[in-house]
Amino acid sequence: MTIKEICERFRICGDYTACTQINNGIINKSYLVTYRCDGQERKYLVQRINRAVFRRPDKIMQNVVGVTEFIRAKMLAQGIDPERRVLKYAETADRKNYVLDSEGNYWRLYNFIDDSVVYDEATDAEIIEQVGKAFGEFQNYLSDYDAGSLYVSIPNFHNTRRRYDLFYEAVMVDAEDRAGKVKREIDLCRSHETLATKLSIMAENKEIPLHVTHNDTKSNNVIFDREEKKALAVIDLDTVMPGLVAYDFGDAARFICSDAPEDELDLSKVKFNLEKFRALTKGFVGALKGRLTPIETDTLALGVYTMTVELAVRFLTDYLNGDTYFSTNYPGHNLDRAKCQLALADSVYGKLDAMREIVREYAK
Ligand code: GN1
Ligand code: MG
Repeated sequence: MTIKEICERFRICGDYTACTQINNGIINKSYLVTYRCDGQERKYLVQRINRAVFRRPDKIMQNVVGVTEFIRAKMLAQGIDPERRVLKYAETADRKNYVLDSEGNYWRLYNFIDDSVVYDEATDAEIIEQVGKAFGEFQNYLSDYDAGSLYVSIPNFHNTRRRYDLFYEAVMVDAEDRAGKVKREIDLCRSHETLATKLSIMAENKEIPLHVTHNDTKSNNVIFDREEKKALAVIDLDTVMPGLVAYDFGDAARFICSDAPEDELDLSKVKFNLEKFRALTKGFVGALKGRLTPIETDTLALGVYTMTVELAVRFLTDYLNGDTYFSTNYPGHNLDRAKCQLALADSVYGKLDAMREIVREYAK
């Protein structure tokens, strides 16, 4: 099916005029489509859900529609116009929020939030604070959402202990005969294991409460207004599942508080930046004030280290498995990503005490 044919299955106003592929995320494929409706241009985002990653896209859609409609209702009740603040998924004639094409792919369509930008990186403290605030508020909106009703889209997604098990399996199987070349990185991952698996073990032992969390809190999953430095909406909700506050905070920090991109080759540039961290903490912890338990506050900094190591382990596992999970731009991309996250983990580790101090300051 063509993108146009897919769009035509959704109940949206007007005629299809154009389509361009856009790059957002390394899991799903996205297209920006333009429609003409009553003489006006309308934009939508059409997305093909990655079937290898998400086994039941129909259930994912139940999650994301459930969550977005819940947030929309709250916004309306608070007198906030939800138009540019939360995604609105279109329906087909038979009231489904997806189209299943002849090849078995699932597609969804939602309103594109116009005059907006996302930030893959930021040095501006105001923007970073807004990223933190957006993810903190997202958790606030969902604090009374029925977690039990959520389909677990990727079981053990942030179970770092389990990620290590899969990693060791990949090292053993060594499907692509690559383990010999990356002994150093394998050993580095191993050196982080005890501390990086601490949170997942505490979670398993129910020492830290679970909430409805986003679980993929890269800054480019927050839509900003193009003109004002204001976060509008949180997107990419496929991994909304019960999780730890520290996962969301940690993943956001490892991404936006690094001084280099996630796959930087020059490792001397890969440093965790405490000023950026202060801004993120101000936004995130500020939004969740009064809701965080003491143990949650205590584990936020560890969450940053954990998420950084976990992603290093995931990238290296995928490299060993033959790059079957993350999409890559060149051979060895996943290995470069892993090296970068390992360098970042070292930098984070050296700053944990200072980070705890900053978290405490804003949690007061
Ligand atoms: C993936 O799709 P995207 O780019 O938002 C991944 C995250 C990783 C991230 C690393 C479902 O997110 O967990 O942190 O890549 N999402 C999934 O860039 O695995
Ligand atoms: Mg994603």
